[in-house]
Amino acid sequence: MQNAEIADCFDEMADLLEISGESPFRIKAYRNGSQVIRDLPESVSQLIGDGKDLTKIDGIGSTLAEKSKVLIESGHLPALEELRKKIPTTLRTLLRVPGLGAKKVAVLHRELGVKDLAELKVACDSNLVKDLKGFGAKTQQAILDGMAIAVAAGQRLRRDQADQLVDQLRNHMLANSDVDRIEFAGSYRRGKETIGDIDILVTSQKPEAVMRHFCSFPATQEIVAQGETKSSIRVQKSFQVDLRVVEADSWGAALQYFTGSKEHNVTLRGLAKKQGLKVNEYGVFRVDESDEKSRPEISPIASNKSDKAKSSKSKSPTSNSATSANSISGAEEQSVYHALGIPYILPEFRENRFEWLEDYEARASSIIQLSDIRGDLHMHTTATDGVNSIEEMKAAAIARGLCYIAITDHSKRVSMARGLDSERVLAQWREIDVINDASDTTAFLILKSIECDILENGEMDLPDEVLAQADWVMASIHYGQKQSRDQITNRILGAIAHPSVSAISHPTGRLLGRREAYQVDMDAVIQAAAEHKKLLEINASPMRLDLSDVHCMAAIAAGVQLVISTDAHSTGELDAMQYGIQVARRAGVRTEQVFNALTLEQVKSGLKRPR
Ligand code: DGT
Ligand code: CA
Ligand code: CA
Ligand code: ZN
Repeated sequence: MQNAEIADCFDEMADLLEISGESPFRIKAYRNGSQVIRDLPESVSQLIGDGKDLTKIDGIGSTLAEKSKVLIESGHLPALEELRKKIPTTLRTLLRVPGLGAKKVAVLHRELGVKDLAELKVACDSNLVKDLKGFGAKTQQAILDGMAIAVAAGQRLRRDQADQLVDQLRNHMLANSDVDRIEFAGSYRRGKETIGDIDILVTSQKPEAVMRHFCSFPATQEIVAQGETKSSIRVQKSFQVDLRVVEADSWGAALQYFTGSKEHNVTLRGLAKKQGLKVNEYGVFRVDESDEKSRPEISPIASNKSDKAKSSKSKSPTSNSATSANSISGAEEQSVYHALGIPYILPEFRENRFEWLEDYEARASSIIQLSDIRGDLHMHTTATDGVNSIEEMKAAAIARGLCYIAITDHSKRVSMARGLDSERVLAQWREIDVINDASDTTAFLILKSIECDILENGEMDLPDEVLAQADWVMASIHYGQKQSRDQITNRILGAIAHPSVSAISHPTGRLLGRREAYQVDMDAVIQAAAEHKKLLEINASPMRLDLSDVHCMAAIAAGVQLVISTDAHSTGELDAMQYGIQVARRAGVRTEQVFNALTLEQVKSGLKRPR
């Protein structure tokens, strides 16, 4: 059993316990435990097999250690099964509706018998919800408004979740010797922020054996379809995975086709047509006029039709086969583009945005990549809600090849995380001085910093004279997120104008699948950042990815410099940098537009108080 599966069980426990009104303490233990296990580098199953004591792991108490053992040894968790008997587990999906907490969900279930999102919508539409105690017309409307995000949340995977699943699928498929080439296409390959389903392409001499093997993937909940060239399964939470087996001669064309995006492909087909060519999932073909008229267009999407297309290739040399006489390309993706006189287009760029422009090659060659990153300017420590010390964060950063970090713990307004007041932040900075002084700061430097809250009234959470002593100040909104668009925009504009603020962190406040962005005039924010030469962050946490790729494009177009940071709350989370890089690449961000791609020397002289 994988760590992620154990963590899923504990998450479900936590949700169901919460809905049944259990003590917050127990619920928190499950939520924390789930997080810890999800992030654990070692396999819990392995640890238990080796007779290790799980309670030695921070965040795992004796109850969770015991439950993990039961889960791994029996594959079941009796406590969870008891709960599922009492409460329909589909009720959990209601918790995804923004503003709907466990108490309200319990009321909806008890009073109206609501069991899932669809039933909740019916209840709202029939005006039954507003009359429940503690609800009202406003709440009913808010529920309706939040329904879309709750539905979407159940359907799309975050990148970190998709990565885990892709790793498992890749290992599973590669364990079968009949699999020759394998690639993960679709939105996953394009680096999208969330993934609707996973599209796998494979070449093989034995498609049937490969299909059988695919459908035996251990996490399969349902086999949706098992065909000769295409199969689909559903795994955890009904998430769909498609597998297509393609001919080696068509590999490149299929990879191009199924990587998408749809809009990119439509434009590509148009460009081909202008040259008397045709491009589809089998290859690039010269169009034979007479042939084209008599032959109905084969829908490349319907999988079983494409089977027919393939079997017809022996009869007609002009069919959709890369081996047909009219085929001019298909085996490699590069050659598909080149056959159309187009440079190879990076998967992240295939959104029909700017990949067709004259300057494409210049953009592609100067695009930011993970290895360009030299520092990380947003992270937390045990002083607030992080789990590692300054020294541990430093060592982990060095291990990742970084030359500088900023310790940006929360300010005091974030009382839940024991945010720092002036006294504590000044003490932390003295501690940082001591660490820096004891080491070679031409090789590695810790910046004295803070993630300072922008308060509801627009003021900064720490006095100006304290902020003025920082090397680097991130400003962010955590409270008053429901304020009006004007209020929130003005708060951020005020922070941008503040002389000590360096950057605005997670500028829109969205939490993927959980919370919409707050109302904010991003054009005004971008404009102000450009004027005051302040930075905007791409928060690389896979929960946030904020700025989004689209906002990023607007920011760089306005000349705003970006900082890509992990917001790590543990050493392991420093690896989230890759997700921020993906967002930046999709926006076409060049290396020189990213502040933390600068060398340590350059950063030192770029700080408010050059060192
Ligand atoms: P997702 O799964 O919602 O995150 O997004 P995609 O882009 O992975 O979409 P998906 O899985 O429906 O299809 C994968 C690729 O296959 C898509 O990017 C382009 C191609 N494709 C799928 N359906 C169509 C279609 O109806 N027309 C065209 N032209 N291409 C399609
Ligand atoms: Ca997909
Ligand atoms: Ca798909
Ligand atoms: Zn933070």
